[in-house]
Amino acid sequence: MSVEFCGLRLAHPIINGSGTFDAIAALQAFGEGLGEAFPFSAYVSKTITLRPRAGNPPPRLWETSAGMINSIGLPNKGLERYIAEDLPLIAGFRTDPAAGAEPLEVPVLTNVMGSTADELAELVEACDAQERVAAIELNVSCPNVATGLDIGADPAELERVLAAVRPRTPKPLIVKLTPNAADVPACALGAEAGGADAVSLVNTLRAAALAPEGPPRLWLGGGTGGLSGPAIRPVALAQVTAVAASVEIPVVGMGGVQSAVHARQLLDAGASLVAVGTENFRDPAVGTRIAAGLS
Ligand code: RRO
Repeated sequence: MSVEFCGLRLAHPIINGSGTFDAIAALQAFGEGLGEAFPFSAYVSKTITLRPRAGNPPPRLWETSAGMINSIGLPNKGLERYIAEDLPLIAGFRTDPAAGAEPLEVPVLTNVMGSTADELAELVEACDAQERVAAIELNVSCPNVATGLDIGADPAELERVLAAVRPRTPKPLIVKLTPNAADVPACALGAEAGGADAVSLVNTLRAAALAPEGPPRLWLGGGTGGLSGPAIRPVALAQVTAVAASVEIPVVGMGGVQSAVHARQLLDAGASLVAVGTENFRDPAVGTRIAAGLS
């Protein structure tokens, strides 16, 4: 069951999608025992930015018939407080023996977002200096304020940004791709050419909801949001298949996974790891359930 991913040994191939499992809230809800029964083989943090962000005004969530639209807007305490307050609490977990795999330590993958290559480089350098950070995931689903280009939707821009960030760390760099691009495999190739060690996909699909009553208007505080959950699983399967066939580096597949069968399908499509996102809100132990199902 154990897998090697970018030089890390993981107990099994099931991790969480960034921003979908709050390990600190889970510790408060489930107690210290969580540290010896963690549902994922690696823990991916919520996206961290250089400075604290309040996020979008409410409403931030809208349930669809087969998924959820979020417009959270990157609320986070900022790099300095993440390192000082959160990192010590989320490092050192071990995987749940109920996963059917020999328990191993759960490495922390810190997800970061910046709106220029310099900002991303600063975030990556700070993570590089932290022993507790095993790998860094770059969330590139945002515009580069210096060039005006969507970093994650433009292969050349991705390659340029990666080339600027790559020299700042020898730790694994995973690029989280957006599905909201004309040619996702080309974006994956851009990330690979810039020096990425792996790509992960899919982030959420751009979506909108109208107010449930009154005159037609966009409901979510941020205007549009991102669709996740079972509704996007066929899209994820198509994009993971296409990207895995295009790049040499490992692929982390995600999008609407709810069961071991769904995870198996993404592994068969070429993913090395599978991340679970929206299902965590319904079943916080889903990682262990899926790993046990795979075993
Ligand atoms: O915080 C968010 O609103 C958010 C982010 Br950064 C992301 O990458 N994907 C998403 O669905 N929501």
